[in-house]
Amino acid sequence: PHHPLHSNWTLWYLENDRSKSWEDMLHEVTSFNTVENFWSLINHIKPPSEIKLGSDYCLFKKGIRPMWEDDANVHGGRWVINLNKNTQNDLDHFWLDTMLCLIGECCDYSDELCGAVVNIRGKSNKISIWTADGGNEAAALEIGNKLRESLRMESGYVLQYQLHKDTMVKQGSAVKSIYTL
Ligand code: M7G
Repeated sequence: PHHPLHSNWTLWYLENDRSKSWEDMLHEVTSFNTVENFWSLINHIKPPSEIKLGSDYCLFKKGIRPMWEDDANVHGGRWVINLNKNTQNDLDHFWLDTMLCLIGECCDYSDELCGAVVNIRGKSNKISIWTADGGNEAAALEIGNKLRESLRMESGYVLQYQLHKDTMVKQGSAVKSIYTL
């Protein structure tokens, strides 16, 4: 018998391709709603450390597109972890633990969870968890704390919460963080 998850989840893959627009690079891979189907998917796709530079994996609740413009994300933001070259070894297990934290939905504010993203970039990879309402400080902080705990993040790592409306107008280090853990 399969063990049902609280929600249905969809995995997306963004394949870097300079000839395409951002939206056209985004591909819906598959959806699942049981623990067993999650593991069979994870066991047959490449881990983030083996995908092409410039690519992303996104895992979102089914029905939420992994973009700022989706109704579920438009008022939201993300907790971001930057992984520089020295912490490259943590990438795959951090991503796995992030997905488990997400699909486990083991916090009071699980309804606020939208999804998670891993960005494979030259200088600094990024893992983030997207939440629905950036103004809901209690929800954001609980989710951020859960993420730190699930990833057993050492004190050297910083978690920063940024609103999508700020990210969409500024990129990189210029984006202000409204919460830090
Ligand atoms: P990124 O891939 O999130 O981070 O954004 P990066 O700067 O580390 O590569 C790169 C670019 O992709 C942005 O400047 C946008 O042009 C586009 N992009 C990324 N996201 C998440 C979105 C989105 O949600 N909506 C739209 N329209 N464009 C996006």
